[in-house]
Amino acid sequence: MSNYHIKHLEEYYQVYRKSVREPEHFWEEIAEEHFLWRKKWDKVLEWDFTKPEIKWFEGAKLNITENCIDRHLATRGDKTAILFEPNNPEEGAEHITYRQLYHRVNKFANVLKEQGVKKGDRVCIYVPMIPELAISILACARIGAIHSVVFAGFSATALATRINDSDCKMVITSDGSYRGAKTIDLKGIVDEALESCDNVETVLVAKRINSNINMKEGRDKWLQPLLDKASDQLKAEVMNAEDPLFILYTSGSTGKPKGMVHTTAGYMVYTAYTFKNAFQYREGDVYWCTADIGWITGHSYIVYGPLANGATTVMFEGVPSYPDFGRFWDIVEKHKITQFYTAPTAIRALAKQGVELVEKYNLSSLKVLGSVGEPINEEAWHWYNDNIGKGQSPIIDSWWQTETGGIMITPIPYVTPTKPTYATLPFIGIQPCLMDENGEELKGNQVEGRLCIKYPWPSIARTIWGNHQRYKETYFSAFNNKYFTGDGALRDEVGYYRITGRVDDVIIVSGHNLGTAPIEDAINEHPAVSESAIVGFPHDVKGSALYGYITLKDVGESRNHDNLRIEINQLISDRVGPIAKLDKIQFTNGLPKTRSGKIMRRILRKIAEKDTSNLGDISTLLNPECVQEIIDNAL
Ligand code: 6R9
Repeated sequence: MSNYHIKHLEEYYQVYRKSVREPEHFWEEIAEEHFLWRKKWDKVLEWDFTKPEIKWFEGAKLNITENCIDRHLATRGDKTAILFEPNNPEEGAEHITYRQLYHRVNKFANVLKEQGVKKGDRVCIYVPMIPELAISILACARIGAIHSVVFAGFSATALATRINDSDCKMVITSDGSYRGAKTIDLKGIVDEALESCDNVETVLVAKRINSNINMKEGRDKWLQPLLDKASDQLKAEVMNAEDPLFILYTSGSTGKPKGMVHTTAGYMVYTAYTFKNAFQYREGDVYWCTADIGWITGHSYIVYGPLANGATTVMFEGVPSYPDFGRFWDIVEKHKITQFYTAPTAIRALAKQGVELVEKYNLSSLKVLGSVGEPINEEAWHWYNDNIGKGQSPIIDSWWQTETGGIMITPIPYVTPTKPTYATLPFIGIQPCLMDENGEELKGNQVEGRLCIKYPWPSIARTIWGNHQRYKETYFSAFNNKYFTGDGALRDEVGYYRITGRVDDVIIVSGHNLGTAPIEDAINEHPAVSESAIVGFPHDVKGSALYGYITLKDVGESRNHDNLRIEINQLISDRVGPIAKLDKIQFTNGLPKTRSGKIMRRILRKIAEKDTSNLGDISTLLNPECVQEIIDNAL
């Protein structure tokens, strides 16, 4: 029997040791007992990090949608698979059962086939958070087409770059989308993008906001009439274990976005297994991840991981602030959410609103709280723990990346004792290590360095679409025979990991390497501070000095800024050391962020260096408007 469900710490250590000692045997058992295969593998793992080449379950044949849908029909046909919560609460939630999902995915897949999509073709999905988004993803997977989801809200330029990079022949979109009180003209953005995409033959358009849009003759087709005519039966395409399942572009904080390629079998096994354990998922739970599916978090932990476990997964179309800042908690109460997974940026935004909007709701159904996307600062961790979890629901601070496909370092709730700001222990099968600048591994505890992974895990991205050389250079060249994450981390006295931020963001002040997270964490402890970001700027004596951009809570408005500067530096001095004191502090109304909530320090660094001539592509920012304000008030 494999250890599919880990229930206590002793068991974690035992299973972890087994997974490291005999990785192939371990994953083979998991794969064998918990998934549906058309044919089993010939070889569990083949790998070479120098090429790099990684293959899991070679020779196996399967279809991931049979694992996510078909196999649940006998026992869970009438169970809700996807629980859709619309932007406007008055519209009412929609429950899509596993049987309905089966029929809807088959219909959609038949439409794709009819429109000429074949196995291996790339399909760009630019759809807001409505059921058609999950259904179109699964429909692609069912016929073996490679989906490339682009966050619906990215600009026409960002969309066109991604369509062209992976040479998509079809785009799936909707007439428009709702975002709080606003509507967005998605189809208009697609039209603009397609002016520079010659290879797109077909655009399928779902109706969401009933707006008046242009339909280009011969190219654009309304989805619904095609679905109405299509059969709800379809035999799933038999895929090889290593056939690409999807391409997803990384947030691209530097340079051209990278189309990370994930393949079928390993991705399925790892996302399903991590979902089960990292959220301690049990039958009957109602799980909600607030991420957008346009982000890896949504791929792995709204769609594939939960559905592979036969879970009920919530898809939320709206925003945390609409109709008011109590919306998340309203949804938790209404659907009796058991696991809630969100990002630190959302937690900080909600904490800023005060607790009155939380206290109105009954949150007693919650068992597990999750955080992902950035380091969660201590202040936000406690707010989340005290006000949302009421001290009863463990917080899993889960560290991972688009490239890793699934959660890599995380506490297992009710198993691993948590520690604020620490992602704690590696997940089963994950072998992290810390490296110094000379390429030596830092052994033992209480060390800090560059976070690498020594051994392949099933859901590691296999390449960058169309650019294997870049894949090699970015992830496998910095350290010999290791996957380099690009993040810095420290390991404490008991072996817990804390992520200190991107290594590109490390600042060297008077010869000391300073990670951004611990300093920002200290700043955020100040009661008047909502969020902060620090960057370096050139300094005659110290080499680099620190520049802090700080957003205050509303209560800060009336505070004397000079006093605040002194208090904040005092806090940094106490928590991190006088070396980390800020030379410049600029108070801002907002910080530039990616759609998944990551602060774009690259832009802030340029502003601090007074080099604003070329800020790079800011069109994928959540809040591009704050950039000009920051430039205007720069110190
Ligand atoms: C899943 C996701 C990856 C980068 C990663 C790291 C940061 C994610 C984190 C975290 C500290 C956590 N990150 N989770 N940092 N603690 N719990 O976010 O993927 O969008 O590719 O970003 O996000 O810097 O390298 P992706």
